Amino acid sequence: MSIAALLFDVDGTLAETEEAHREAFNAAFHEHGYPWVWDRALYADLLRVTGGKERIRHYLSRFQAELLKTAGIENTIRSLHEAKNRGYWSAISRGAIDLRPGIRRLIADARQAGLRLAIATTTSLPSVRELLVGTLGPDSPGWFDTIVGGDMVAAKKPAPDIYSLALEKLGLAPNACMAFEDSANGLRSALAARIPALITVSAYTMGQDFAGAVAVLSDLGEPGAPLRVFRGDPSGEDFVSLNLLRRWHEAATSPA
Ligand code: XBP
Ligand code: MG
Repeated sequence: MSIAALLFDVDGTLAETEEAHREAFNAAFHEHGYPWVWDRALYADLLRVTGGKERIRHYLSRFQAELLKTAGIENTIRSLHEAKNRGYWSAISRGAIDLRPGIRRLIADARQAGLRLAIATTTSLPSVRELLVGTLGPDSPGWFDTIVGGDMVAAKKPAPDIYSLALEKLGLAPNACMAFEDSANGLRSALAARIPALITVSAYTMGQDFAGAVAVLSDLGEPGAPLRVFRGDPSGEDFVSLNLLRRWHEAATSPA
């Protein structure tokens, strides 16, 4: 089956966002008078839990178990998450976050070729919107036929729900799509929804288990700034073009 749509994860895939999220979590804790600091090593571990509110709750369950039992804690978690989001959005508006190599080019080429685009992310929708507007421009949210965020489903990644909902909204079969992911949780989610997935590893996901991916790359590459290949055969190409994607998709979806 030929490829009809590209489905993009956000954090780590469109852009290296997690450092901005981490710093904003720490600022939110400080603002609320909590002395907690999530350093990089701890955050790498906490990232196994997807979703910002879920991550805070998980941290409390491990390190502040008594606090988690107190009345009103869900409101506190919500308010910490809102403060984190405000800090994250202000990092975007300061221009602190840029798209990863090849993203702008591939999205432009896909639009030109009439492929459909979607977002399938664990992140909350307002943060997706801020990132798209801040990096791809004010019209860019409209380029995506559907934007599915973590708060729209019962179970976040690695459950298939986010990708399954994106497929339902696109009205497409999984083998008409290609997912772009950076994490093992995201890959498991796409594969559980039976969508072939390509991995571009990110700062926090290097070394994770990417079994089942179409290819595992440093990034999508650019002319003059070649990608590095960890797994897969880019047929000598320096960057992921639509032609290369079509070849990989064909190989992933044709019966063995
Ligand atoms: C990334 C996440 C998110 C972000 C924070 O998932 O797990 O939780 O760290 O975003 P993905 P929110 O790569 O699948 O987008 O605070 O909005 O959840
Ligand atoms: Mg990701």
